[in-house]
Amino acid sequence: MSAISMAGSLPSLTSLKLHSPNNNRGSTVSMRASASTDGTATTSQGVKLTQGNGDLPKVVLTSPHGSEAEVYLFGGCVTSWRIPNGKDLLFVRPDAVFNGQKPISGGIPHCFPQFGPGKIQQHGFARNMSWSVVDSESTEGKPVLTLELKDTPYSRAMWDFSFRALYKVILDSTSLSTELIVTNTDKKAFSFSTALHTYFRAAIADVAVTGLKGCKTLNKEVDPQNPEEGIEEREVVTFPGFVDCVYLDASNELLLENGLGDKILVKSTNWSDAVLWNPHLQMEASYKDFVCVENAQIKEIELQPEQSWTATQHLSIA
Ligand code: TA6
Repeated sequence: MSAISMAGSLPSLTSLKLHSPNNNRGSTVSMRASASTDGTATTSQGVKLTQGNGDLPKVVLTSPHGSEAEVYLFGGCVTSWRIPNGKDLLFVRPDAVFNGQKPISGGIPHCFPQFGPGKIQQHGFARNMSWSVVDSESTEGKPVLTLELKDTPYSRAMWDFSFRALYKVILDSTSLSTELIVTNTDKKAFSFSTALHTYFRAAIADVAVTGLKGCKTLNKEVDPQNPEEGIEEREVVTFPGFVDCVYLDASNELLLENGLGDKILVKSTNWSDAVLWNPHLQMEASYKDFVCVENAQIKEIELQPEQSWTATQHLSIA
């Protein structure tokens, strides 16, 4: 694979600093970039750092084939994935806030180091912290962004471990891929669970998810604290009402028909589990417009000092 770094051909390189929430949850945004007059900065071909909603730093990836993705550094959250016909396949809830305090409700939020319920805040703190840009490049014409999250006093107050998470986002013409690497940088072992809590744009009445038949299920519909165990017997899961279900040892290939005419293949490596969620009338204003299909690692991973865990997700148009 040849990595083409375009930075050298840019007119002027500078270290760009954008406002980042000063809340002990992350670091200042600083990256080598070519600044332009509109306040944006191009870091490598197809990767641009700019300001998003609430003035939060946002990186826009643009592929030469016409697809585009947006990634907020707050939460390391991919909020948009537009395919070449202009359709955004991800969904951000209308009640989402971009204030650098609350997690962004939509796109692909991280749940780390806990999916939950558990000892710390629901879905962990990674979606509540500012990630840093550590690399951006163009590899075979594909824009690639790598973000990093490390422990801070904010995270240590909840989970007293030193860690490093690297999150790579790769945009291609009809796919969006991510790679998450969690490394134990502490002197003691730690355990975590995690998920990519992906919100897909959808017409819920016509959504179908295939690939989960035979999985052991933990159904949270009645009591989220005490999920009911079962086995998924359906070939195709639909969403006629409230759905909140964990699928253990899920297939690494799921098919989502979003009800809007798109078939999205969700391929993964090393995410052992999956989660389906639609809140139905609990979110009357938006439930018809999205479905969460999540790659997850519900069974805890234990890492000894210096050990790493890597998992990938590949979303593509089928
Ligand atoms: O992933 C499913 C789930 O854990 C549900 O139990 C529900 O709590 C939902 O996530 C909440 O998602 P949010 O993005 O609002 O934190």
